[in-house]
Amino acid sequence: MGLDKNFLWGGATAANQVEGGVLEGGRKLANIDMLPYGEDRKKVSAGEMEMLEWEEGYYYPAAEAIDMYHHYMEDIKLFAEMGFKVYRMSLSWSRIFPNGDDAEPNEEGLAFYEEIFKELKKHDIEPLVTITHFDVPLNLIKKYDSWRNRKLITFYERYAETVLKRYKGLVKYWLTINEINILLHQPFVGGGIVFKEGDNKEEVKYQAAHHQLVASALATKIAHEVDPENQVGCMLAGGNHYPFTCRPEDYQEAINRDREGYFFIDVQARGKYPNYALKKFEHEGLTIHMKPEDEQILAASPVDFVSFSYYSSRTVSAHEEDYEHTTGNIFGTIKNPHLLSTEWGWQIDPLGLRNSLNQMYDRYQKPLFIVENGLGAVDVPDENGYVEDDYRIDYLRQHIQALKDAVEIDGVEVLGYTSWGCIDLISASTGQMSKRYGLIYVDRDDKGNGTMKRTKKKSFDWYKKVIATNGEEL
Ligand code: BGP
Repeated sequence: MGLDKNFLWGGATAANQVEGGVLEGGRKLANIDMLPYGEDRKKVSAGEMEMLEWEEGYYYPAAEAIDMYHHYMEDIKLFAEMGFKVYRMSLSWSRIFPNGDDAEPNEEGLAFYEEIFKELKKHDIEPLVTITHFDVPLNLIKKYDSWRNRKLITFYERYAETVLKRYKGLVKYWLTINEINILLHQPFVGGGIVFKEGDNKEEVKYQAAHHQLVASALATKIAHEVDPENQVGCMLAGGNHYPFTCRPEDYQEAINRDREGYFFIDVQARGKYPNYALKKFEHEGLTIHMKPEDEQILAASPVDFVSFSYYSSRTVSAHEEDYEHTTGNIFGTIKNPHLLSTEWGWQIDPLGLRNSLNQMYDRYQKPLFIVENGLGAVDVPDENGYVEDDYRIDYLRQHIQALKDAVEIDGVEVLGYTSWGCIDLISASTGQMSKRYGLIYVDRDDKGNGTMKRTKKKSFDWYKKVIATNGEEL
């Protein structure tokens, strides 16, 4: 009984939400640096408002984020103190290929991450590296229309091959594309897509998705060629859908909505398009251009494991308009009367995590990895900067218990768990600092004021004990 002794405990971040230094070390701007704080962020994220330059009168939180670009030694030390076995992080694409279409990578960018991996190694922390976490170099958007264009496959492939070769022996766990299904919900965030007049939006999104899926399979292939030890995963914005009632059409809606996300993982884990997706294209008259060799590329390189983020479940109905809605991780949901919500309206559902693990394990029969889970909350530090975040501990405790139940009672195979935003960072959906996930507090506010000082929260010591006891003491 108990979790495997090699279970990978740790935390997760993404380059654009922690690094800052967006114009340092030869890096150039990316889509994600263009997301402003405030009201317009949603429209820009959705690809409904073009913002390809920093504009007067806006604040762009990613520009400095929590300045991990200059604080990473200190931050890794804190992760090591917590006993992390794994640290999930992402590379900034435009730090390595500043324009995306450069013939040669930027050595300064490559060296930056090499330093980080070496530092992690010193502390026996295994890196879990997301090749792209919501980023596309801006030049690729301006010049090629981003992932709409098949050329992006080549640029991504070159980037992936460069990092896979360069970090051979330093990195073993890779994720090709973060929350790949977000492309359907926030096309600018997920794929640098800005809509134009006359676009068939569904067609644009699924064409971009096809390019990403082929690119992901090619990266998986290269990873295995470069080093057979490499383990490559896909990554889903998870959380299953409940039917609001037991009306059959509500259940059918739940199945359909689950499939919007499963579509990507079905291709990445099983190596081919599911029939329901091909039928959707047919019925909706979507023309998705595929090359004859694509089928073979997808079939040849399925992923080794399936990873996902989990914050909450969702509730749907065939009669959506009859019910009250709330927010969820990027996409909305009907309010589930049986669940409590966070301050941002995300519904808290630990059993939903166990159910998701079971569903995905049944479907894919591959090891799973929970690479994001956590509570975004307002923290109020005392005069010493200390936060007693019992609410966060409760959330994590319940979710880790659900994970243990899935493993110990249901027999699901889980490789590891990385708590999201193990250090406070910029929120992807809102751009806020005040939506904090961290076990480490960072003195920085929504407008960019603060000293950037790091302070351990109460949850820091709690999580340290969880890791030390391999999840026995929650
Ligand atoms: C996921 C993203 C993360 C992260 C997290 C929390 O969608 O992969 O980048 O931000 O959700 O969401 P938020 O920051 O919007 O609270």
